[in-house]
This record gives sequence, structure tokens and C-alpha cells, in this order.
Amino acid sequence: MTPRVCAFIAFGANLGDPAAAFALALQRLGDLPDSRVLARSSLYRTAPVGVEGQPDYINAVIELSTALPARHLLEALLAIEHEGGRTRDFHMAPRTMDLDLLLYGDAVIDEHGLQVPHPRMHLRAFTLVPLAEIAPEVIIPGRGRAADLLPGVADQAIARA
Ligand code: PH2
Ligand code: MG
Ligand code: MG
Repeated sequence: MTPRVCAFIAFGANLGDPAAAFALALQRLGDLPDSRVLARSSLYRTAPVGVEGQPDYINAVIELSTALPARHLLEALLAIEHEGGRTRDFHMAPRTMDLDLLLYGDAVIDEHGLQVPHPRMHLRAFTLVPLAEIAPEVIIPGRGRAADLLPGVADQAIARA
């Protein structure tokens, strides 16, 4: 049996109705087998990173207690994105729902399609700020405590939605 871990999942959307997509994501994550939503951050409005000329994103982070193996959780995230209307038109295309696995307990995983901790999470205000809101003490393996990494992203535009 897989031990129960705390996973952190990033939510992002910049198309459609992000608040409704977030509500759907919370519902579906809580309905997963052997899983429970422990916390959710506020919603934040953020400027798109890595791409120009797109609507602002709404971002948030969810803490999930789960006994699902990381690969099963990843597959569940993709299924929830699909239900949320996610299409993959081109790299960095605007999306109705993006669910990224940020942390899976203290695991370090580097497999095809599954990298934990998320390799860019410590560089982005849109993941770090909501993460530090709900779990300032959480350790990002190899990077340190979430709250301690905030000064490094202080120049990125982010506001509560
Ligand atoms: N996601 C991306 C690319 N850029 N920018 C913001 N602000 N928020 C995101 O969630 C985001 C992004 C790729 O997944
Ligand atoms: Mg993403
Ligand atoms: Mg994604």
C-alpha cells in the first residue's frame, strides 16, 4: 500500500470561467479515492509568464492528502483537466484548466511526464505565493522552505483575484 502523503497541486486558467473550473477541480480532487482536500489558497490574478498577448491567469494551489501513487494522481489530474475542457492546441496555449503536480510529499521523481518537485515552481510567483499562503513551512526538495523563496519572485506581478 502507498503511504498517505500531502501533495500540492497548482491550478491555472486563463480561458473560460476560471472560478468555475477551480470549483470543479476542488470537487473532483476531493472525490478521488483515498484522497481529501486539506487546504486551498486564495485565487490570484497573475500576468502570463513565458508567453505574450494572452489574458491574465487565475492561479491557486490545493493541498491534497492522498494515498494514490504519484503516477495515478498525475493521471487523475489529466482526466480532471479534460473534464474541465482542456485542449492542447499549441505549447503554452491559453487553457480552461491546468493542474500541475508541484509536490508529492518529499519525493523527488524524474520520469517521463512526471517531475516532482515541479522544476520551475520555485521561480514563479504564481505557484510560490499561493503555496506559501497555505503552507509557508513546506520544503521544496533541493530548494528549501516555500516562504524563504518568496523574495526571489517579488518582482513578478500577482494580486488576489
Ligand atoms: N502557466 C503556464 C505558462 N505561464 N503564467 C501564469 N501567470 N500562470 C500560469 O499558470 C502559467 C503561466 C504553463 O502552464
Ligand atoms: Mg502549468
Ligand atoms: Mg500542466
